[in-house]
Amino acid sequence: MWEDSLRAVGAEPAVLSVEEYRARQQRIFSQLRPDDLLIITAPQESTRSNDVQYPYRSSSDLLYLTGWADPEATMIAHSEQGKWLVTLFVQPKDVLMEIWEGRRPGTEGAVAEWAVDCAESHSDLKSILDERLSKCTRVLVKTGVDYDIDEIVTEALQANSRARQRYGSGPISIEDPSRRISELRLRKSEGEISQMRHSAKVASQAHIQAMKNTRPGVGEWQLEGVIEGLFKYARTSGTAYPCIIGSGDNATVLHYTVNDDICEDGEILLIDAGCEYRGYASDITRSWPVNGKFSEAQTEIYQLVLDSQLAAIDKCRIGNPYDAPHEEARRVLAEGLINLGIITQTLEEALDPENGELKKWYMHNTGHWIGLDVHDVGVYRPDDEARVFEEGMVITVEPGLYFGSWRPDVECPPRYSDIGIRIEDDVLITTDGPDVLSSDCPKTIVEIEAIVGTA
Ligand SMILES: [Mn+2]
Repeated sequence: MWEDSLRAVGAEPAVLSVEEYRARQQRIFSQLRPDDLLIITAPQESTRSNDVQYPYRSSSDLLYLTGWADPEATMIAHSEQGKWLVTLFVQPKDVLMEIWEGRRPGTEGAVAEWAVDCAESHSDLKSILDERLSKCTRVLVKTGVDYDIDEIVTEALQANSRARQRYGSGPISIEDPSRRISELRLRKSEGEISQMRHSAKVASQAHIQAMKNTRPGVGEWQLEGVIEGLFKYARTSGTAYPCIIGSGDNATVLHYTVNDDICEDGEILLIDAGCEYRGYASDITRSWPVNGKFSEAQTEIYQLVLDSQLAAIDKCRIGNPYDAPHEEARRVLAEGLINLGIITQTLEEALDPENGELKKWYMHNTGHWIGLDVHDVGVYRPDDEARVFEEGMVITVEPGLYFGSWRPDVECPPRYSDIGIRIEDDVLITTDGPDVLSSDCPKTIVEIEAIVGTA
């Protein structure tokens, strides 16, 4: 039923190779000492209600280093005679469990098809981990993810502080490896970019289908159904975050996710929706008129946000600080709002973080890293210096303006009452300049007016 959308998305990219996962692991190992023990944790399954679980999503670090997505998995790595060995703890083969819950690769499957040297049953985790802990001097583990592991590691640290006095062995210190892994995850490989481009292509088609199905009287939830349906139809794992589908004054609530209102004639509809494909997120926002035609006032605001977004995207270039797009978007928006008479301050005054009027109507940042997490890892200001764009980084660019008439803190200009516009794309930094991964998603006024309501 959505064959045209699938055709526009195109073929699925190749899956990431075992060699790529091996190379990622080696880049971490090369930073470690031979007597370190690395533990990569993943959250335990979580109950939705009674005996129903939430759909499982592993930790992005475990996905990044192994690609293993099933629950009850932990990776550990230690060095033996100069060679780092990866052990993955997994759910073992178990006919009865597999009849009920689905088939498992088991330990044999893990060794055969994943980038691991050895696989063990998750039920043996404690005994094997205890043994490894007694032989290391530093543990690299992110605590607060898997509480069973926190307990095992804490016990080992306590027991060994006693044993060390007698035998001189056992872990002394604990370090969170996240920052080292974040540095790697921040720069995307070609393989990762293919997954992310595919994710953005599916999300673009979902927005197009939502545009086509928008007309006065449609429910926000119905458009949510179209978007989530297409995500599944295109074989992604679904949404990367809850869809934001806000019409009228709901478009002026940044993270509106109730999605239970009727879209009315004359209103703007704002949709912020992205999918997750093989772990990789897309994050796209578009805003369009419910009746398919921008009013004069809506055009003024829409075109201003679009101009600011295009100017901000142009700042996504190697060597620019990560916040250059934000500063550019702010400048264009403030100038535009002064020209429209919405702001009466000077440009410099309007941009002031304390007393500037811009933040009344534009109160969020212009972007965030995106990858395995929709708000992806990566320190923005290492050593308190703005990070500079490098090839392979992916950032969202998403300026917006929000004139909520319901807000008690500001006086909304009546001409722009309840206009909420955000335009968001996912932008890859390349040697040839910005590469918009979500470029299939229409955003000019002419393009949008030609699509809305045509289904
Ligand atoms: Mn975003």
